Amino acid sequence: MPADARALTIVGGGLAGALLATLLARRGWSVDVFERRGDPRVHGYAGGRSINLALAERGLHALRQAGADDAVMGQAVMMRGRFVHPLHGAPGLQRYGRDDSEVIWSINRGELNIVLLDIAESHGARLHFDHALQRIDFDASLATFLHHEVAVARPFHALVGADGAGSAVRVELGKRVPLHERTEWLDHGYKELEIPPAANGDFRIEANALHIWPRGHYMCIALPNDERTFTVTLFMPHAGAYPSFAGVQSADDAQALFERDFPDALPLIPALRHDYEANPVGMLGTLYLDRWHLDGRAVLIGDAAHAMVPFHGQGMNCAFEDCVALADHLDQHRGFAEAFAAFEAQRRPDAEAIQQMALENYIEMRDKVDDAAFLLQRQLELALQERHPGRFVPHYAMVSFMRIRYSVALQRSEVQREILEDATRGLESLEGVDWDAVDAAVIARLAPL
Ligand code: FAD
Ligand code: 8RB
Repeated sequence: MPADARALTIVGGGLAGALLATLLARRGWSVDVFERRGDPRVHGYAGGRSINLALAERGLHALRQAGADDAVMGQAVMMRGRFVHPLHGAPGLQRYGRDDSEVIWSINRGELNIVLLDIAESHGARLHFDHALQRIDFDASLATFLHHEVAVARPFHALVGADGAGSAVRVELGKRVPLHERTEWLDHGYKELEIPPAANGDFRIEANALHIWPRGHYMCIALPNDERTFTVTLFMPHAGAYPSFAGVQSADDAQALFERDFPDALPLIPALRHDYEANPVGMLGTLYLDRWHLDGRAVLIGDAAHAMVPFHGQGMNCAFEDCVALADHLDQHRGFAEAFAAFEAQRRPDAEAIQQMALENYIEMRDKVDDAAFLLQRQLELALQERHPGRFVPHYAMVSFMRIRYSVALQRSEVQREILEDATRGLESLEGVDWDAVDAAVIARLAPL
């Protein structure tokens, strides 16, 4: 992009907006960020509750590009694997990777956002808080924001909609060009609960893990926070057969559900009755659009373009990957129209792939992680990784520890799943595996990465 064109207006100073602002400001762009909420560094982060996110290699790589990794990783808690709590039987850790270089990290959303806003500002990005986008006049190149109940119009050259799943930029774009927007709502929702520190101030359960209580059609998970609490999320159907949010409404209902299905978690959540009644049931869905941009005028990134269900812990990671891709395209192309089109062409297949993998991982987490056939396939996955390095890479590793395109990870995972299922059918251990046949299938069906 020629130097005099390097000016951009970003709507939304959340995770993607703040990161993109940093990436561009560092490369000499003139960047304005308009954020609906107040400055979290002054007012505290909206919501107040401690909400954490899983950061994996894709997100971490983007933070490195922005020079934000050190500040963020200072407070991160390592998660080495899934700590599975079956209803009957012994709980235990299933590692995500081969060693501590293959882990994911739990980070606090509020602190992360503050770090990113600080860095963006230090590189010269102008942050405008308490500015909620209302309207975009593409003909006049004016964006109107509500600022302390007063409408203010700001001129722009090109806009980035980084304003999250309920994007106002998307609404305005949709008035100019058909986006074919559709959201597929999951018939399951979620509710957040908290495990406080133990009396001696320590974590109450294994700190360096992502805890899962799989229960077939529903589950709880818990991620550690650096203040030694855990945020617990209960995922279950909105309605239908017990248990569902419709059937479990009161504090007494919640207590009874946990006594029956999560007896080992119950004593960890002293405010269960209060949390359950105070916290809302969240909705989960996948947002699909047929296009993300309007010529050289505006483009959507992150949740505004492709919100997904949470079960692969990749929403932020994918949004961060978008930022790096968009910043690169903006640098490489001569105009905004070319850059936005190239960005969309590159990223839409990948967003759709991780959206699908996120839906699939719900079944794995809630139903498979304590299943013998699944665990045997997982063992074989690790063995094949050893036998065919760089060729057979476990599904979880391709998504969380590598940066290969999500669409490639999806294709290869589908082939690998067939190989694993074929090779373990009817077996109870790896002893009966026909290694010659499996090796031949791997070599025939998977090109080296
Ligand atoms: P957001 O971070 O939502 O930012 C949007 C910003 O735009 C906000 O600051 C908002 O105030 C602002 N805004 C909205 N409307 C306007 C307007 N009209 N004008 C101006 N500003 C506006 N992802 C992971 O990778 N790993 C996880 O473990 C994980 N856990 C999650 C846990 C929870 C409880 C939730 C809800 C999500 C989780 N995600 C996780 C998903 C992740 O949070 C999102 O994918 C990510 O935040 C998307 O970034 P974004 O910048 O697109 O949107
Ligand atoms: N949004 C996560 C994983 C994969 C874990 C595994 C799963 C909560 C809302 Cl459900 C979930 C994962 O396969 O073993 N990594 O990171 C984060 C997850 O949920 C987050 C905390 C979440 N996201 C609305 C609630």
